[in-house]
Amino acid sequence: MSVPSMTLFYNPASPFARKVLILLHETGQLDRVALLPTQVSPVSPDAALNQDNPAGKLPALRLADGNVIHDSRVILEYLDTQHVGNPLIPREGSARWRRLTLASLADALLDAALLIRYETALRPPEKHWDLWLDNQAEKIQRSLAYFEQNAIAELSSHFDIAAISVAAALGYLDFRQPDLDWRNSCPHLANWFAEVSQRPSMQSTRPPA
Ligand SMILES: N[C@@H](CCC(=O)N[C@@H](CS)C(=O)NCC(=O)O)C(=O)O
Repeated sequence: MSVPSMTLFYNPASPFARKVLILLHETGQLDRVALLPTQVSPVSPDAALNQDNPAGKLPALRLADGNVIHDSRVILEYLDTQHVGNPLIPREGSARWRRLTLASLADALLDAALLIRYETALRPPEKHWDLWLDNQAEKIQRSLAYFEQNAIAELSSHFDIAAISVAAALGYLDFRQPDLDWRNSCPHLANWFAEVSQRPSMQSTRPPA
């Protein structure tokens, strides 16, 4: 076991940080990173995190030389160059752009879910904006339908950047929107998620109950 040379600002409830943890597991790099639990929201920033990431968002990764990289996509790309196994982000060709696009759609789903979370958990109820919430929910539904109809075979083919991002997004929906019942309209996605959820990298990074 080596001494960690990098520090990850993270929170066990953060789906974006979870993507990084999953990739660390999958690529055998967990012991290279010290985890720094950090609690933030748009209305309760963390001073240390703000210094390292002016956007004040998790995750951020401090490297051995003191440089800090963010956001999760940049961190994943960096960490994927730091191991000797098969890359989890294709380095070139059409596969690269396709897998990154699937990952980006999963991140967009997550952005919408997080905005719903902030609106409903942080804003006073009398200030909730239903039209805005409804449109975030529709982004989630359209993204789920896209994965269900167009991406199951691709997601099943490799547990890579695309699959990690979709798995983290579905895990967050189950965590924060347990009544959504997305499995009913997306049975293939549900089967795929049940299968990948058995992976040690998924089991050991599950959001808190
Ligand atoms: N695009 C960013 C999104 C990160 C993000 O939204 N993180 C949330 C926690 S899950 C956060 O730090 N929110 C605090 C804030 O928005 O001020 C990424 O991929 O890392």
